[in-house]
Amino acid sequence: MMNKKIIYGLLGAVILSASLKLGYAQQKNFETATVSTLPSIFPSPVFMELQGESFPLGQTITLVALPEVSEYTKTTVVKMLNKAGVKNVNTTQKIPKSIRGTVVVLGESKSGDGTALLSNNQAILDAHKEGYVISSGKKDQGFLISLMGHDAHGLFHATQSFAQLITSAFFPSLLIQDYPAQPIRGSVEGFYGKPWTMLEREQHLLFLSSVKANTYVYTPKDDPYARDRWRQPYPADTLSELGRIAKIATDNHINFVYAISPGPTICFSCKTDFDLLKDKVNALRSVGVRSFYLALDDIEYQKWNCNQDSITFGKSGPEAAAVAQSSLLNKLQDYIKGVDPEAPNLIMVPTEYYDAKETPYKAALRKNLNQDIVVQWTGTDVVPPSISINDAKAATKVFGKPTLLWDNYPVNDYAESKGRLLLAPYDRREAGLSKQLAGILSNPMNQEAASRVAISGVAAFAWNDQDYDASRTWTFAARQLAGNNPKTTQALLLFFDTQHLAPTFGTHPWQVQAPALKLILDKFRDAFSYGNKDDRAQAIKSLINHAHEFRNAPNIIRSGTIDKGFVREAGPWLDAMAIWGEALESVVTGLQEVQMGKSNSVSYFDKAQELAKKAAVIPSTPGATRFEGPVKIADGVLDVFIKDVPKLLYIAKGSK
Ligand code: 14T
Repeated sequence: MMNKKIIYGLLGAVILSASLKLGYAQQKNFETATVSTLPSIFPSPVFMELQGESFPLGQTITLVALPEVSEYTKTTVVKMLNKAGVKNVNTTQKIPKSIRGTVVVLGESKSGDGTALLSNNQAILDAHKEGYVISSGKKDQGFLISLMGHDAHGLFHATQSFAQLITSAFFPSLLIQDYPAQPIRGSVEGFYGKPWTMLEREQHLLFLSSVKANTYVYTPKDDPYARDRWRQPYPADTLSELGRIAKIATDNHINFVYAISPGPTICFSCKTDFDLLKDKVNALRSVGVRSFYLALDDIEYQKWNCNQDSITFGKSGPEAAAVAQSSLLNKLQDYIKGVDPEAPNLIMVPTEYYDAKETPYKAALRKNLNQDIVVQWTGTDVVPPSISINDAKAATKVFGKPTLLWDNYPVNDYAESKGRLLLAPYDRREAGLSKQLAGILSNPMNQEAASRVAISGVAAFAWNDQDYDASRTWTFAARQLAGNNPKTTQALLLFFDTQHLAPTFGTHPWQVQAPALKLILDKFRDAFSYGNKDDRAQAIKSLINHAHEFRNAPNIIRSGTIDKGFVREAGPWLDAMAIWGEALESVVTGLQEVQMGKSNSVSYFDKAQELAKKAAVIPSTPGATRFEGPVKIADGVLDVFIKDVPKLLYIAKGSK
């Protein structure tokens, strides 16, 4: 067994002989040549170890794509290399007899024969589904980097790690053995309100593959052809667009799952309705969709939609509903497997999805549902404050098999999330959950790009829950949105902090608001209240600096190399943040004036209150979310501080 520890180490200085051609390195970053650090790979790999000196990638690379490797994967790697600055990529199917220069080999151990490639170190081929090995180092007269997937998915995941390894001109000699903890990882576009556009879906799928997720479920509540008017066929152009999206998903090793929600109107025992369901399935199959889902959430289950059901299933009620639903689901599963034996199993979300309490409905579902059908569940509530191993164990018991978690984070379609983006990192899910779950899908916000902050965490947790780190996820997500620009990354993190609050359906949020800003303001109050004159002057100075940074963050975000979708989605919040920043600046400047014995502090305080008033009424983008309202920025922290300043002043006057 491989030790699960990740060894982050510093290697000694790499001595580069004068004769080594360093043209490429000199153009990029020379410092990386003197000290070799293990690059950070996200999600955290199961095992990663440096095994020798780094070596220059060089201007020219031989790319060996063994016969089993898909054209798309090969092209992906060529593009990655070009982006990293490699000028010439010579592709071939055969490994050269002797390695010269840098040779990158792509293969799949399940279908090909890649054993020889790993012989340069202790690597063992990975036998897990979607697993992979990357090994690199000196070989013959050159350098060999091998990316060996267990299967085609594993190889594709390896290429995503590879992209993160070639951001420097020097490639480390290393060994990575990696595989996912959970078999299903990704997102479920399952919110109310404005569905994502096809372009947003396209971008989302590429994002998902970059964090090694493998599943995307299409189930926006507001697509009429999927729910309210499910019996009607899609217009031809929408259908072909869905097919295009499904193809992008497949190319990028994401399972595109189409969900239909007939619950509001279906007659479970009517042949005509089942035929219409088959029509919908077949229409989607005709454009390349192979994976299906039946959603039965948020529907009336106390009453039947037709008389036929009371004849077939008896008196209506939760238990009879579970029997009727199971019979429909089982028929659909059989139909899908009949037309496509290799198709993934049907997935479903039951009507009682929001807890793991034993009920007549759940007992009937457990008893009647085909064991192969995957069941979703949201935790101890629709939006739970946390999810523990014991919660998941209870779900396994009550649903009769490990469940696929439908995690209602960062979705913002409910009243409590009005005026908010949910940008805290994914958290409060217990390490070890992977042993109890079939996987995790995140229900995102109406804002696609902003949702990536949370979903990066969902994917990383589902890949490796033992090594999951919320704050590392935050930095990764900021850096990815910022296109690796450090200044933009910092500005984004300041912004994320103002949207850290994650509400529940009740009054208690499960993630607190603006913890970083709160710490700064608390420390300031402390220094101001208990410090001497110098301490106060110092505290004021550093808070003015911070206010300045805060006020400027939106400008930096807007002018940087940032994801354009994110800037558009965050528009009103960025506007508000700049004004709140100005208000903070003004209020602290007022304090400074008092401190220096000047008399015009009042005008600064007044200006601050005016700015705060203006910032508090900036509306969210019309039509963007189901519940609309003024955007909130670090609410309960920043607004309170700005209001509180007169009290601070009183303390300041009364002290020495
Ligand atoms: F299917 C489920 F797992 C689920 O979560 N369904 C909906 C979902 O579409 C929605 O995005 C999410 C968050 O609002 O919650 C579910 O919808 C509800 C559930 C309620 F209990 C909407 C309002 C409710 F009161």
